Amino acid sequence: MVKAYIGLGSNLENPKLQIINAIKAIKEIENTVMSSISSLYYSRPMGPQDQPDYMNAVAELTTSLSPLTLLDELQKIENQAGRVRKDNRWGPRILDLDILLFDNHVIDSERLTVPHYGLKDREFVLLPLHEIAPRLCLPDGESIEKLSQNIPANGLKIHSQLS
Ligand code: ROI
Repeated sequence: MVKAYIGLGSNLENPKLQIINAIKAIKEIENTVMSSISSLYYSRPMGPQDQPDYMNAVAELTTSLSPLTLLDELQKIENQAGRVRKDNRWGPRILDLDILLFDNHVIDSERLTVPHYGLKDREFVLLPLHEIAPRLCLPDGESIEKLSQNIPANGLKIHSQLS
């Protein structure tokens, strides 16, 4: 079993409900346990500002799935939420489930890049991750403690507890 960290984000169609439903669905993934979940956070959009604010959270999973099987399961959940993959990389979305870290693996394949390419410069990832795993280090040795201390909060606020 290894630990994987998943970023959850939504800014369309009742974001809080999207995140709550996604958590329920993630808990049903085979051979996987949700070992921790952060608070739910409000965040300002990164990218174009003419889109609604986001709700974000980070989950810790303990899993025996491979990274790509876990990715398949997460993409099924995104699709069930009604996500349409458009050419809107920085646009609004119903549900985004990103594999942020997968044990200490470094993966650079067509479908999957781990650690997630945006992890180090996204307050809405680093601060919830720090909440649930304050002593975590990245495969390159950098500590979440230090990264989360050095990132501007950019208005990030706790909305509510999820656990
Ligand atoms: N901005 C915030 N605040 N939260 C997200 O989850 C998020 N996801 C994205 C982009 C469009 C980069 N902006 C975001 O994919």
